[in-house]
Amino acid sequence: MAAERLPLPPDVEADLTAIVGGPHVVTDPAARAPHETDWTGRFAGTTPAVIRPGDADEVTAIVATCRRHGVAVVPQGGNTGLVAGATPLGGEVVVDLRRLAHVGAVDPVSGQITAGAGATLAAVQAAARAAGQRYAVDFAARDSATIGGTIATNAGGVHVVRWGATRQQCVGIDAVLGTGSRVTSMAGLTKDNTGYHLPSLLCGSEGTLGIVTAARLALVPTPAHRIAALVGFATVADAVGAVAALRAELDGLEAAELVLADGLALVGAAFGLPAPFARPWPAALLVEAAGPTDPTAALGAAVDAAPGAMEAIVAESAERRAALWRYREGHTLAINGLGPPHKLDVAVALGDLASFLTAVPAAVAAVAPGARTWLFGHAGDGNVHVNVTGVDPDDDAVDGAVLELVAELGGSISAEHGIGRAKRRWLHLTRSTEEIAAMVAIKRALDPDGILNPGTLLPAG
Ligand code: 2HG
Ligand code: ZN
Repeated sequence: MAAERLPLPPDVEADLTAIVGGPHVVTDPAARAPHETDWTGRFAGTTPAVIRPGDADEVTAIVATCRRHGVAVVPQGGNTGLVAGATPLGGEVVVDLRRLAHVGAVDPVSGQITAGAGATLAAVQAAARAAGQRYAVDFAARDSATIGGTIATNAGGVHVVRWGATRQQCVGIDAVLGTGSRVTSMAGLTKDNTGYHLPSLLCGSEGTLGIVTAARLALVPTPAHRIAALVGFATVADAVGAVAALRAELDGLEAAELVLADGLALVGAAFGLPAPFARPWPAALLVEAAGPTDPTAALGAAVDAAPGAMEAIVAESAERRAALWRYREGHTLAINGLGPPHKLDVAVALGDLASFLTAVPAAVAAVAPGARTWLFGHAGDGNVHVNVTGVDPDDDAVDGAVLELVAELGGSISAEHGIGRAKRRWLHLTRSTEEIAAMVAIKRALDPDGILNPGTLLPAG
């Protein structure tokens, strides 16, 4: 049930209504509710109003108005983030960007596309596909996640091993800074060394420096051939060991995703899918390769050469590939079916991945004996999604235990979801005092009154 609405001073509400129009100032509790809770249900706040601008000029006016009145805002897209980075935990006004959903035509000369912050990832992928090209960023929440959100979080996904994360695709940005000024650099120049690169800075800034209103995105070619295989391994270490060989030897490796036996069983039960293998191998890699020539033989040779590879299911058609991907992409929903999980999205060096995967369940059990640990993720990037169920949403001992383990290994406490509000207290584990001071200085310069997403990434104020 939505909490009682916090008061928004009448003059602020009047000013915001004048900008976007009454129907786009949402105060009804039922309509606000989906914006007040994060996707997992672990984090819940309250907002006085959800403001729904229709274009970048309205976003600019909203930020200027909120700054004048000293009102804090939380920018929000599809609300698929998993770290309370778009949840109004401090009673902020929510700015819902989804009406900025325009998707431009693909420019065949530059191989780029312009999309509004509110366009879904799926809409951009579809527009690229219709023009015979491809937007390389892809992940399970594609139908809800918005381009603005993917930029704010520098979203990764399943193709980072080949194409990099969102920052590598984002060649231009239109955004309203916390100062209220709008910065537009949408020329899509491949080379531009004229000082600080604002698209790169705003990528991953988690809505703390500016509100993205549109982006210019680089596309990649559509390969003529694509193949996927789900490969079962005798041990987790064997699966991890195979990743380095696949990366080194398989030209056209597009994805190398790790799942474990218990996760596969959970997904199978949640979605009524048959067990993929003849035997429940402890670990499996979902490997995808693509290119201008058929990669089947190369993939087969790489898998055959991998020690501990026990069974492989190969999928060539789009339909069969999608069927394999359900086992991987179903993890997030299936785990949420057990109750709000603690989600930790970490990375370690590939050489440390196998020992990290062994150490995590023990580290969790030491602080939360009744908890269950679920491990899966982007093995090709050393990125593990550690999900822990059976722990009270407010009890963050498991979060600390896992993140400290990551820090001991010299890893990152967030590989793709961001810090949000959920992981802020642990930022110091992997970023130095000097680095955090530099981030605070940048925040103060671009958002002097601290009105943008306060408490996300850095302490409020
Ligand atoms: C994925 O890789 C997403 O599927 C979500 O980053 C991970 O649910 C998660 O923890
Ligand atoms: Zn992920």
